[in-house]
Amino acid sequence: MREETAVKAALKQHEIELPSWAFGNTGTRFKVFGQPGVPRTPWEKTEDAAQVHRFTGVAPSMAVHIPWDKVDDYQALARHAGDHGIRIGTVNANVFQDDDYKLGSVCHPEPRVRQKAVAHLLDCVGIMDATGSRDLKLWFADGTNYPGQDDIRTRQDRLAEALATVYGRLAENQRMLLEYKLFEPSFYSTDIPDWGTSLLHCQALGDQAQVVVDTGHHAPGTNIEFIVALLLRAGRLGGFDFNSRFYADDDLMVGAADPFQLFRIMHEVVRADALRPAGGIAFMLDQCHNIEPKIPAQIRSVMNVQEATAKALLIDADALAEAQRAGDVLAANAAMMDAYNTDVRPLLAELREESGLDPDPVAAYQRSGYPEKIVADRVGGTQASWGS
Ligand code: RM4
Ligand code: MN
Repeated sequence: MREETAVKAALKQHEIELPSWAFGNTGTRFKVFGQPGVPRTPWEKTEDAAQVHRFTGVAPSMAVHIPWDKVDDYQALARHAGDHGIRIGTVNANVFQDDDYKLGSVCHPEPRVRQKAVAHLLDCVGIMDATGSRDLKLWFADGTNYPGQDDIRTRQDRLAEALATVYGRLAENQRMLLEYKLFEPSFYSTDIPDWGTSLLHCQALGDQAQVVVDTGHHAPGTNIEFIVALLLRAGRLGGFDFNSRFYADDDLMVGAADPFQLFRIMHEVVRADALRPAGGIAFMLDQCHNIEPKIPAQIRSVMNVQEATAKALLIDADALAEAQRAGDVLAANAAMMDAYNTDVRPLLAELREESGLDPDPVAAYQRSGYPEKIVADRVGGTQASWGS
């Protein structure tokens, strides 16, 4: 297996971005269970995200979702993040929670609604200018519920036109990340249901448009690492939204449902030498913690990504390549499994200690006094929640 020092050096450079919405109250359409101490504002979400970075050392940015994280002064929010040792990352646009969007946003049959959606996307680029964010992440709930409800092809034309307008507004150092999702909330057709559709639009737009792979947005059994490998090969993988699914878009903690899949995905990333920030892949979490406490759940998730990554880094690439050349199926599989079956927790604990961190980030957080402090301090006001 690979040298431990090389593995540690690679892990030190790997950064994971946190979603602001993971710190607010979330639930299902059946019930949202509130938790004491949950942030009431984007400022407080930023403070919580900073805690995850404080104990893991590898989560220096927080993605925002607009309008959930709407503030009067985005430069001030970026400064607030900086004061707490992190930065504002990807700007996620929300064009799915307004009554006008019942039949879609950028694909809506009415020009007025399409213009409203595009105006919001352009505002989001303005926010990126203020926060210094590189990436605009677009996910559209657009689609139809019944055959014939709208014209599939015309909707693609509307989508392409809207994307081109927004793309034209990007600065040279900014990117558009285009997310796909198989179904939900639309149940018959989704306007960007898969990586192929996303890639076609990105290719038509230009190099600054990249595909984002949300691990929860595929049919059961989909070989996600294959998609990752193809997009990396094409230079079009902009980032990940990591989470776990057992059934649909469950948004559970990454690495909880299928740590082996996460390992296989990270193997493709390592194989493409795309782990470093310079590799241009945004490693984001996109999760909702419905029943578990939020900050430790984010810490756990970051650790899960690190564990899968460490295992992927441990693969003996030379032995694997040799086995593949020789057509030695069992040796090739063994190279993967030896790495996967390695307990990397001691290595990660060592790495943290070398970086001046506690070897056990969850326990360190629990001991820090912060959990009690937020419960005591955050009394009154309205807790942040998915949808508000
Ligand atoms: C979507 C998608 C997006 C996220 C929203 C909240 O399913 O995954 O990335 O912005 O949910
Ligand atoms: Mn997502």
